Amino acid sequence: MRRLSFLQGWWIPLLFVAGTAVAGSWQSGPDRDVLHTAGIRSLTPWILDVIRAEEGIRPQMDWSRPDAPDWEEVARLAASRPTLSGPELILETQHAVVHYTLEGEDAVAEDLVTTAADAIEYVWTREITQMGYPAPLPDDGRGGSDKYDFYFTKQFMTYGYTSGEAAVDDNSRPSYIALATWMGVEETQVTVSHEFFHALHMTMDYKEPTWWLEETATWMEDMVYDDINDYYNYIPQAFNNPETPIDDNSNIVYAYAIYPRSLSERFGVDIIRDIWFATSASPDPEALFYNAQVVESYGADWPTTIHYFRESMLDLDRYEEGDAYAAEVGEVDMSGTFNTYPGNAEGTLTHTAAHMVEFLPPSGYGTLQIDFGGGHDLIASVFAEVARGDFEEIATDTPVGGSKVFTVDGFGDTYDRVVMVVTQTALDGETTYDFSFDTLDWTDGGSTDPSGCSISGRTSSRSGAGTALSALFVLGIGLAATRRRTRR
Ligand SMILES: [Ca+2]
Ligand SMILES: [Ca+2]
Ligand SMILES: [Ca+2]
Ligand SMILES: [Zn+2]
Repeated sequence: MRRLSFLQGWWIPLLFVAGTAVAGSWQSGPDRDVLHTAGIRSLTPWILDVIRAEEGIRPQMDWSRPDAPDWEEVARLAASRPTLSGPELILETQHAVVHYTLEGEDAVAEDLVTTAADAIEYVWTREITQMGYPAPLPDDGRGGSDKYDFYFTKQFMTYGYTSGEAAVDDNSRPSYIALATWMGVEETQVTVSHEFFHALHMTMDYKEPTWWLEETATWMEDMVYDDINDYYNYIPQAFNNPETPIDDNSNIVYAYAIYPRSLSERFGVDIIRDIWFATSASPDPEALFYNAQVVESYGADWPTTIHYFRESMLDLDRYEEGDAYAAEVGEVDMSGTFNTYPGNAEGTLTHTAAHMVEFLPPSGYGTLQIDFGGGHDLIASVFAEVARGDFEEIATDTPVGGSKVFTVDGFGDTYDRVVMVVTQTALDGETTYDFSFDTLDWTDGGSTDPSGCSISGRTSSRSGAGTALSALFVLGIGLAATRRRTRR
């Protein structure tokens, strides 16, 4: 499903008549890219910032970014349940009450209310009965009963939000959900599955970091509605930024649904619940720590697990839906490209992030040798492209922190592209490392002086020992550019 094509016909005019509703004033101009990859999808993380601030917890969202909502508006929104623009009607299900109106700006099509009611019970069965998450807390009769409340409200571009109410202990709150009236059937289904998982987060531990709430809520969409695949719309941002850590709270959180997905495909869907349960035992925000702990309780070790995830971004066959990812994103962005030998370079990687270092043969063929120097918490491995877009691991992982000399025979002959994946596997900190590379036993069919080194779209023609610091030194700049792009 392409949300944009659905929206495009009519939401732009609406944007200009906006002004009375809560959302009208905080959206920047309509922009195809903004909605797809960098727009505000949901107000939930912003509301959480406001709620947590009452308890002295520092905001996690970037409130200075151009499409950020206004703090006061969000605070007003979070302060009370919606008051609908016309007479309030309800549709009651086994576990929930849907509040809506047919009049005024909050008016919604009754078919959509029925769709939502059906989705709510389906999602409840999936997330609570089948997957074992705890039900939302009773809300002291608000909305007419202790059943969970959904409200259809006029919203612009956002799909819905979950708002927590007065805390009942040090990390649990009852909540309610507001759904946007503009949505179609699939948007409603995906939004109910996503936002309702936030309701369960409120039950477990609303103080966990935004990245973990959003990555798992987006992951959950596909656990409930496997065939809708709305998350495909977001994943390019992850594949464009492998140098961004998995606990970054920027808009990449939706794209990084592929991270919990990597865990659940390897270890089973329960691992995500086990991490949630482990970290909900205390109000401390410890999601990343418990990701590592729980992975290890499953008998794997954390460093190779996070490296496996980064390798999977290149070797998409490891994902159940990898063919679809390839169709959506092509392939992961290269962090640097080398095609001049010998050479050497340096890189700096932050925790849980990866570099994809590409080697292309000069004319001729022979052996590629990569002397990877290693560094604190690093793991590296080497892949070759065996068919277009199809990568295979041809040299296994270094030990954590260890160095290794990788040799690839048939470079320029059997293999026209070789990629070294380097992951910083720690839970915090960063590591600077270096590596050198050369071609050995070379048979050159023509040119004797292959040259030209392309680095993240830049070129460097420095030669000899002077090529030190070439490519991945530039990565520092690349990362900054990436962040700017993320927050546009
Ligand atoms: Ca209620
Ligand atoms: Ca799917
Ligand atoms: Ca916790
Ligand atoms: Zn969310």
